[in-house]
Amino acid sequence: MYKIGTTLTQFIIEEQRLHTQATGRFTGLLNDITTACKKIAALTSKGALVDVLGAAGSENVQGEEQKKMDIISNDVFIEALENNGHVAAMASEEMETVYHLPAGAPRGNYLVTFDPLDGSSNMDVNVSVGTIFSILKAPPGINNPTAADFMQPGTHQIAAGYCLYGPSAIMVLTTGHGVNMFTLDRECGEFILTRQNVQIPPDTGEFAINTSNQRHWEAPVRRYIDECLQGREGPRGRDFNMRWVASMVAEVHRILTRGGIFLYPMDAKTGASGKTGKLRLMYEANPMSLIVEQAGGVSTTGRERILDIKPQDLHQRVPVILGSRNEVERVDSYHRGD
Ligand code: AHM
Ligand code: MG
Repeated sequence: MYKIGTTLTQFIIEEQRLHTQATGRFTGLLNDITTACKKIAALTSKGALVDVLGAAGSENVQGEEQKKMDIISNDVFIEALENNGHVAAMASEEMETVYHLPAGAPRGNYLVTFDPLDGSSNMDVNVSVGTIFSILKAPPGINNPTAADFMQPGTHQIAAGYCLYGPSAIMVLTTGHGVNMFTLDRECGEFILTRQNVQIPPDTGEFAINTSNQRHWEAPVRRYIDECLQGREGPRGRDFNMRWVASMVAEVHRILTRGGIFLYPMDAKTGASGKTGKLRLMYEANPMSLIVEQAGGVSTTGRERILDIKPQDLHQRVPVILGSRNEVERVDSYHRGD
């Protein structure tokens, strides 16, 4: 247990001491990511004052409109990581292909995938957004990793986290030994430990799903939501509450704070070539699944554990159902036809 008030920098150094073979590179990488998140936090909080709202006038590889802050956050993240000798390559939701380090930049042995500003459609309406990241080991002996080197299941993640830019900026981190939260003290410029060993309550009466997609859902998800909506008169015998922020970071943060279930299920609308989910495996689903599982929750597609999926493509999309154990297991059981 750490003292509440420990800085993220101290925390990372202490964690490094637990690993006798540690070279300090992982510590350095986490510090670089922290720096990027502080910069993005500063920009999001200034908003229109520094002209970062609105559309960039471009689309990303998935054909989604890019916001100015999508591109700025992506640049900030790359700039904070590319020259410090901790990473071998990076991949981002906002870039079509693997980002290779500039010639002459020292090579590290980590691969980082990230969504620089998740939920960015919320930027213009001043609602929470966040950065999500995942860290993998680069295969040994590879100098310039390709997309194939990133195709590792989520169980291989060394660490994952997100930074939520809401009323406070909060960094949530797991290195595979529980989940800890650090709140940014803007006066001293440090993330400070404010919650440790976070646990998601196994039961919940709160669900999050975009019901405008209802007609596209598969039967098990329709059944689950329909039963929740029937409240105490229905088969569940209790009333449920609903939330939808349209910012996965904010939804996961709420679930880590008070429990809940989040669904962006397989639907007929999101797959250009057949049904799939909306959210991306490498930048959103895997890091959030590691965090949720490390906090005692469950994360699934309805058919399999997300962390077990062997990725086929950098920008692969998957259905995501995660959160409080007993509710997510119920949705899983409906998919099995129980
Ligand atoms: P983004 O990475 O382009 O911001 O998309 C991901 C976001 C999630 O944060 C959120 O859960 C979802 O998209 C909301 O989708 P919708 O607008 O369909 O409700
Ligand atoms: Mg996203």
